[in-house]
Amino acid sequence: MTGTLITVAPTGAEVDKAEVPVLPVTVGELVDTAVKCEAAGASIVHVHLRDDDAKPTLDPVRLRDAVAALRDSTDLIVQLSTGGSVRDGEEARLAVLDAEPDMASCTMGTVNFGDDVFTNRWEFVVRLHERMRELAVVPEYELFDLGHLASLERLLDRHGLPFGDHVHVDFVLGVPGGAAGDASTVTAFAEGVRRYLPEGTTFSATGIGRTTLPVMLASLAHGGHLRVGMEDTVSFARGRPVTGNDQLVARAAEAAALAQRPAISTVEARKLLRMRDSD
Ligand code: KMH
Ligand code: ZN
Repeated sequence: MTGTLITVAPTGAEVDKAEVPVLPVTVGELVDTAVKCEAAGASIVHVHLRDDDAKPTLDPVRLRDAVAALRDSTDLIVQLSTGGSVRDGEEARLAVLDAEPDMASCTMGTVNFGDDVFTNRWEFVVRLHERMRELAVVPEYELFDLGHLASLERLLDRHGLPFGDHVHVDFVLGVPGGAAGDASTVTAFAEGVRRYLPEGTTFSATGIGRTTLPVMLASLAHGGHLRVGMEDTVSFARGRPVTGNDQLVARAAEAAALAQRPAISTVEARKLLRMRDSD
């Protein structure tokens, strides 16, 4: 068993900057939090951008600038979100890949998302998967529900392995409308990975809101990796708002060390995920 890969998702598309002033929304704030998160043990940064009004954007120039700025100041693996916000269209989401990130997310199916619907049609998922392979971008397949495991098995069976031939997935649990964020659900997903996905598939898990801790601990217990960040939770504990993303990364690194699987470096993470520059 390897050490623990920690992904930080610092911003997301849903949290309102007016309600959570420490949410990083400018490229400067993003880089600042990324530097601190790398020092605290993160090796991947999962990026959503905001516009000048702190609203979600997939602006191509801003995306390229953010990728360059993160590479200038950190060694983190830059993973762009192709999920965007529930209001983003397929073409804009696909065009995110033109910013040439190291990795990108690829959600494996449609899911209710609070009062909204996060739409991921089969044909669109196939286009994302194939375009990532063309561009040598490593996917992180996002699974919001157990059925997404079966969709991924079907995708790999019909359309082949991703760039690098390694499969890495992330369980996003506790979204209202998706799979629950508790230990037994993590167990079901981990067993599904072993049963339906290629040998050697790695997984991380994140729990939304108050499900963050049970999901983190259950993932470690199953030999899984971790994702944390203000995209997923803005509360550190009851009555204690998160002070910054690095606070969540530091707690994840502590839990990983306690599990005897300390946080791995960005160099080790690139090897684990078979990234193009892992040598
Ligand atoms: N903002 C959600 C609708 C991803 O980044 O790929 C989608 C999401 C998943 O966050
Ligand atoms: Zn995201």
